[in-house]
Amino acid sequence: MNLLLNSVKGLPFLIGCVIASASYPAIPSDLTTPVQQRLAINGANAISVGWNTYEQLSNPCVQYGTSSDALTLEACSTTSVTYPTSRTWSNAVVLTGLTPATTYYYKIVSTNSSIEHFFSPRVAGDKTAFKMSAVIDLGVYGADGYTISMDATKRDTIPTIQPALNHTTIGRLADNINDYELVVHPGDFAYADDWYEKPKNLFDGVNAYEAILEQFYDQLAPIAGRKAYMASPGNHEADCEEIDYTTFLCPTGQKNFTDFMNRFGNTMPTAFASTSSNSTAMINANKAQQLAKPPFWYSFEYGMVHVTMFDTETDFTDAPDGPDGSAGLDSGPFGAPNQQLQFLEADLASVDRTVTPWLIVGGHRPWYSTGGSSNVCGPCQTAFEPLLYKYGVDLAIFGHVHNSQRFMPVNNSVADPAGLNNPKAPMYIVAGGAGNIEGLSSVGSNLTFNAFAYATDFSYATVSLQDANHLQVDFIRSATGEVLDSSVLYKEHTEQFVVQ
Ligand SMILES: *[C@@H]1O[C@H](CO)[C@@H](O)[C@H](O)[C@H]1NC(C)=O
Ligand SMILES: *[C@@H]1O[C@H](CO)[C@@H](O)[C@H](O)[C@H]1NC(C)=O
Ligand SMILES: *[C@@H]1O[C@H](CO)[C@@H](O)[C@H](O)[C@H]1NC(C)=O
Ligand SMILES: *[C@@H]1O[C@H](CO)[C@@H](O)[C@H](O)[C@H]1NC(C)=O
Ligand SMILES: *[C@@H]1O[C@H](CO)[C@@H](O)[C@H](O)[C@H]1NC(C)=O
Ligand SMILES: CC(=O)N[C@H]1CO[C@H](CO)[C@@H](O)[C@@H]1O
Repeated sequence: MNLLLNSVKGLPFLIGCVIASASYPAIPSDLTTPVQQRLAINGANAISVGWNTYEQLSNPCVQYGTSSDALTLEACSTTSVTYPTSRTWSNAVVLTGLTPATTYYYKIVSTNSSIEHFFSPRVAGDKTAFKMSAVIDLGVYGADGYTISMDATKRDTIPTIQPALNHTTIGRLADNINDYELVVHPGDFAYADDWYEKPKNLFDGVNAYEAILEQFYDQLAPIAGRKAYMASPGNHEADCEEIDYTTFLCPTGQKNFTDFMNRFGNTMPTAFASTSSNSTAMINANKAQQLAKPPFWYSFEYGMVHVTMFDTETDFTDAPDGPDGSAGLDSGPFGAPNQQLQFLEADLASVDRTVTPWLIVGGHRPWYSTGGSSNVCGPCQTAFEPLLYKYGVDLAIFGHVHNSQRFMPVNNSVADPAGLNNPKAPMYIVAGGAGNIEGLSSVGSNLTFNAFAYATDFSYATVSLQDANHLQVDFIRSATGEVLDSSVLYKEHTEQFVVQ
């Protein structure tokens, strides 16, 4: 589909409409005002605080403490980075040595900021039950975002309604903020690269791209400034998707994951040092730490789970967004040849199930999806599936296809005969229905091992780590909070190190 071409055909009509152009948020008069706040788990007992400002900060600082009236600790950095077409600087400070599982209050140091709070990470091995949310393919709401014609909830006020918290998925994440402890978002943020879909942006792509990013990350801040929000790349972070990236219409700042790297490169973790007593595990975890390339591939541990985020866009054979990739997005590579796969193998091999019984991975493009072969990534399957099976990954979370899907545990398109009762193969979900300007994708043709598929309204998934043997996945309808599908995966987890 070439939407630009359609727009160009309507050019005479559009000439009068294009004067408005990019919808930037207002710049606060106090340029130290923090915007676009985002937290991440940055290491064992460490939280990174990321935020943007409309001026460069020489010394970004965060004050924090366990009482809102005694922010006695302070952490600072010199990380305040930008790129040529951006109006803002991405600042990052890491708060280390936190007492686990404790409410902390924090204030980004500014002449115009307020005190916020977060819950510090659980240590690896803490067997307390908790929930995480999986949200993928989440776009901006409002004048540059999804509209009534794409909104299955049939809102009739879009786009005049103010965007704050009125994306149904962001709204639901806000309403349920006390129900989950972190969010994983493997790819496709904002959909700023879809700026050309709005005629007003047609001749101002450079600004429209930046304006949508500013709006989106402002809209996300009530969630990402409260909960660790773990990001990895999708195709919409890569480059100019529907406009040929070689033309002048593709803004420089939009190429090669530039904004994504700027924003998340200093806030995502590498990999944790192992807390296993097994020396092989320690060596593998150390190797994974050296080979990690945040925000593209990295891992973290939280209570009962080891989570590995990987990059389905670049850095493996026939990667779709790579320099010669099928998507034509000419991005990456971001590591040495094979660095990502070497990381993944060392990282998965390091997981001691007596410490973190659960092993979950997150990536953007799935290799199991309803709707036919155009929805799946064959080269991703070839590169990653054997490692996921070998090291006994329990759950694999994907997006890219704009709906919700759950599959029975499967390897090489063969359903595991054990089903949800202690399978050897990973269970797969697609949680790409969070909502964006492109709308939802119909379910289409099924696979035989497909257990649930939903594309009627925006939705996302929650993953509940109940105990060492039970993991519950729920799909939530964003507009209502209704549970659309619920399943429990049972795993014995008797092996300390799974190799199969
Ligand atoms: C202070 O920050 C708020 C948002 O947090 C913003 O609305 C306001 O304009 C800022 N004030 C100044 C003087 O920049
Ligand atoms: C450590 O784990 C490896 C598997 O990663 C295993 O082969 C080895 O026997 C273990 N060593 C000890 C001392 O348990
Ligand atoms: C993208 O950026 C990476 C790292 O910054 C660089 O190594 C790579 O060559 C760039 N790729 C392209 C196509 O510009
Ligand atoms: C798992 O799938 C891979 C292909 O991704 C295949 O090579 C391998 O043989 C399968 N393993 C088993 C045990 O079926
Ligand atoms: C596809 O599978 C899902 C889940 O089993 C089921 O609800 C749906 O009716 C199926 N659709 C078709 C077209 O077979
Ligand atoms: C700013 C704004 O319009 N917020 C609204 C978002 O939607 C919720 C629930 O639909 C309303 O309660 C808010 O007022």
